[in-house]
Amino acid sequence: MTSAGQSRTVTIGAAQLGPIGRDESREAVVVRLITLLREGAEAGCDLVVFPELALTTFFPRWFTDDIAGHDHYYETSMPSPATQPLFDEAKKLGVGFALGYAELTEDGRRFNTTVLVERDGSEVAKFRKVHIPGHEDDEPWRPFQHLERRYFEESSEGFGVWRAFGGIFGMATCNDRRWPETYREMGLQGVEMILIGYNTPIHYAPDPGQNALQGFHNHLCMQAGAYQNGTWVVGVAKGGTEEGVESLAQSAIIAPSGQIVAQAVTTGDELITAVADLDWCNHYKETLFDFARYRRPELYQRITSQKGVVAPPPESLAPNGGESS
Ligand code: CDV
Repeated sequence: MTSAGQSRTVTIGAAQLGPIGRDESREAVVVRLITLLREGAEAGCDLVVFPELALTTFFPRWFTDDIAGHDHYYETSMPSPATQPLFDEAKKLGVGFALGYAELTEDGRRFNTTVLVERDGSEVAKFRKVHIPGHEDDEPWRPFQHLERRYFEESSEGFGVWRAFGGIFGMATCNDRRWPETYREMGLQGVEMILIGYNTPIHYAPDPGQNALQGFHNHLCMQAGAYQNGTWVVGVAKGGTEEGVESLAQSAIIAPSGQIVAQAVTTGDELITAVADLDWCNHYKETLFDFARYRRPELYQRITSQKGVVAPPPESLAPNGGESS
């Protein structure tokens, strides 16, 4: 409850997508998005969240010598003629949305971007993915590639939060969800709901031993991020088998307790919803995770001053041969 006594609930929809084929037009995809948006409106949603790169197939799986060879997968404006019908329908229905897409800026920069739009059609913010996984160069040994580091720049804008939908909202994209710093950066700004789209292939070529754990790791990091920061987290997949590559589905809406309150059961287009009480965040923000009372930032200096691991010297080089005194 607010001091004025109104409850602060947001009816949230996670609009999971199934595969998008290489030859599927944006117009056809936008029809799918509008179908899910209308379903969300019927369910009373204030906000519907679509996945990462929700307008095209996941093109970083293919190498092109000339990066511009993939330019047709990027948006040079948002909205564009192809996406305007989604913006129009959302405004008509009074439903906000978050949409992931590949952004090519006027000055030629490439970002993996999500736009957040309010119920009246106004843009709240754009978020550009911070942690860009995968590789830069052709690696033909892989069954399929993950060339995000070739096709996207790392954003240096960080993790902002914005007042919208009656609360404090933040965004992250796919690989960002695996890093605790993502959630804590927003937690320190009082975030109450984090929106995360993802494309996660089941096969992880650098260490296939992780394949069977993809579903576990997906929920593990988002549930931990929610609980440790007292925030709602909405994780939305593009799942299913796209151009021969199987990707994780299991979209989920996670409460500030860390519990999953809704989860997708298919690997295709599917809307899941939950009524999210933003005031529930305070149970955690004002008790176990009362940051102002309990955090010890003076002891966390390595987190921002150091990038890689600096281990203690090997025992043979230690002054006393590694013996404890
Ligand atoms: N789109 C992604 O960021 N995918 C990564 C994969 C490559 C590990 C992820 O973290 O799910």
